[in-house]
Amino acid sequence: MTTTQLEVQPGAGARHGLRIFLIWIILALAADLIIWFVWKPHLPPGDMSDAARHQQFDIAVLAISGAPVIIGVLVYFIYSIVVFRARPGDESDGEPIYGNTKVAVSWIVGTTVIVMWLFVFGTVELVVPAGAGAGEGPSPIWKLAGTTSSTWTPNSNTMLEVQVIGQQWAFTYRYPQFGGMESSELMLPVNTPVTFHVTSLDVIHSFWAYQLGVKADANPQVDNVAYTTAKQLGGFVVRCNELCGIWHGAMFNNGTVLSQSAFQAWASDVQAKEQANGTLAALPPYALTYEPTVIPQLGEAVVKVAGITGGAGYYYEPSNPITP
Ligand SMILES: [Cu+2]
Repeated sequence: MTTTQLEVQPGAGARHGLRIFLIWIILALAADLIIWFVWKPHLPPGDMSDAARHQQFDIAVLAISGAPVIIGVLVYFIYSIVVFRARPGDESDGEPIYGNTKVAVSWIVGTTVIVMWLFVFGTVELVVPAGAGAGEGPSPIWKLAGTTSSTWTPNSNTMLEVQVIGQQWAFTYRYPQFGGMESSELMLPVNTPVTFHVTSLDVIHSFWAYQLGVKADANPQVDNVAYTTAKQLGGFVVRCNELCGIWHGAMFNNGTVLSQSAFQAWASDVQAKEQANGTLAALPPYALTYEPTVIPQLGEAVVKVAGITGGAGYYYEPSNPITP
């Protein structure tokens, strides 16, 4: 009796199916446990903010959904090679294939469940607060919880507003709740809801604070809103993520998450300095976007007193530089 004759015995197909299923479920379960408990803490972009944590969760859930599929394909593939392969000397044709309702139904049900699950999960995760980046933008469909106020103090659950200004080739940050002071460093208080207002003075840039899980395009004339709440103290990197000219690759700086009191001390200090040295007076009034043609030509004054500079050294090439 050859192996192929064995296959047509009643019940043999079911036994193979059960065996494949058992091997699959054990491996799939093991893989999912490893993904969740071992891999997830190391998945990008880390867990420095609520947004980053949410993205890490999404990636882990997608990995957990995908692993059983790939393991199913591999198990079936390897099982077939080992069990159903032609034995040496067996020149006979394979068994004729007939429709199998059980296989067809499980295939249709299985693939439908997987696709519908991914559709529902993906859609929900896009729209929920701190979801995977969508739902924000010029007119966000959700708002980060927090009180809005024209001033910011520690331990108040007041939303901190930070304007991110992209220009060739630097990011600067304005803090409207601290007199509209502008800094080339991005400092944030921990456990504080933060609203970024991302805009550009020239071409399209993209504000990408990787560890915070924030990425938002910086378009001229657009106030692009993004939210985050930093959960850990420490440094993070800001990169430009939109090819914006010859020094695009050098357009990055570092940010720091501080304690709330340290942040307040830093921001008040910068505000006082910029008040004293004339920077605040020289800066255009805080606005959600800046019209290049009406920005006062700031020239060297701001550069010299505050070190606020893009690649060209100015907001715009000064036609009539201010001499300090
Ligand atoms: Cu850029």
